[in-house]
Amino acid sequence: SAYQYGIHRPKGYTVSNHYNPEMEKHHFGPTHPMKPWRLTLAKSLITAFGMPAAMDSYHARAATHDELSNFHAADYLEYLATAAPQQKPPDGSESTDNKFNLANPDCPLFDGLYNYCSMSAGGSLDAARKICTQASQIACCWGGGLHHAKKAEASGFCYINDIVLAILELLRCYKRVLYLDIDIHHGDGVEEAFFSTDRVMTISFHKYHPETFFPGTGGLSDNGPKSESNPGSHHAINVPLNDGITDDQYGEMFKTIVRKAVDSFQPEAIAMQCGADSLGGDRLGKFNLQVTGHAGCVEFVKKLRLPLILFGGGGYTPRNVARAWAFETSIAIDCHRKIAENPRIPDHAPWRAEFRQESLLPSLEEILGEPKSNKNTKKRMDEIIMHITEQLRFVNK
Ligand code: TV1
Ligand code: CA
Ligand code: ZN
Repeated sequence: SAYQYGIHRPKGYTVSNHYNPEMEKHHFGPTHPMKPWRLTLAKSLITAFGMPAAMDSYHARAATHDELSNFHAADYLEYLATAAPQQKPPDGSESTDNKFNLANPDCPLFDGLYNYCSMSAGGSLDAARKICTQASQIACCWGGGLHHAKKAEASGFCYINDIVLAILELLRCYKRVLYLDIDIHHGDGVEEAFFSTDRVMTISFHKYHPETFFPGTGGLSDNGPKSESNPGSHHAINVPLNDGITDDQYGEMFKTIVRKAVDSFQPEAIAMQCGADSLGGDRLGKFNLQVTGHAGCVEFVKKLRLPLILFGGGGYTPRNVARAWAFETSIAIDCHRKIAENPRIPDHAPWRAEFRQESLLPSLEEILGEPKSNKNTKKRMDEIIMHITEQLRFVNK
């Protein structure tokens, strides 16, 4: 089908994909929204459209304990590696074991947890190394993007922060790294990890509704510890949004802010978390983005022509997650125009029936029926841009 779609290696640059198929076999639990199996669906679309012919595919190895300890605390890693899957206590009471925030409903101790985490991080570290050696110009690791994990704490379905580990790797060869996060949740773990350095700027776009929406941080004026002595002051940027934002509004915000940030920060590499829970019809998300709007952000970043890592992240309606990451892979290898001309999912695609609509790019109406009402006013969007423009005046490289 690479032949059928006329898909070939992009001219003048190399794209790599880093993935370990063992990842998708893990289960957080029957009702848990995080389904590693969405990675199977994404791979099935990437393969059915013939994209592997246009990139280097690497079997991601598991990250070593040593590599994980570049960010995470030794006692936390030790516990993660040895903690047994939770059994309900025989008396029927709820478990009281929540060391390091593990074993709560969001972050269950499931079978093979440590393998799952180390494979996710292994893929992201492999991606970062290919970007460092310039063997790849764009590296995709859809099994990564677990942006909430802290140094010694699991949080929001995330245990190991593969993004922080990958950025630390990029910092060995690039002076400044820009982190972009289009998951519907605030990228708090990555933001916090780099609060005190001016070599990483983080920008997260997210739904912000502190009382009801996780994690509750990431307000417009939450820009990290401000002090004369903190070089990282002003390098944490937050774009708090409301339910129902559309492709046009989101795309406009994204482009305006990223353009300004690149102008003042002058990054040498970019790490982008492409959480797909910002799509319309997501089980947890409340935005109205379509695959083309979400992917438009990736296309804009690609055009900056800087070394780039694309991570996965959230995304809780598996068929749409797979669509987004497959289409974003096609942007990386520059065959998205061909695919947009003929977006029909090939009949031979495994799991074909899972996708319901036969297009890779169904309209929002097809996905949703009725979109959610848009609670983002023009006035508020302008205020946000104004605040961030002011903030960026302090950043001059
Ligand atoms: C088990 C079973 C766990 C069903 C969790 C939704 C579940 C959620 C479940 C859920 C759920 C959250 C909170 C709860 C604050 C906590 C990968 C008091 C139907 C990157 C993480 C969201 C998002 C965590 C991760 C959030 C990512 N939402 N059903 N849990 N509390 N946790 O709200 O950014 O996408 O929902
Ligand atoms: Ca985000
Ligand atoms: Zn999310």
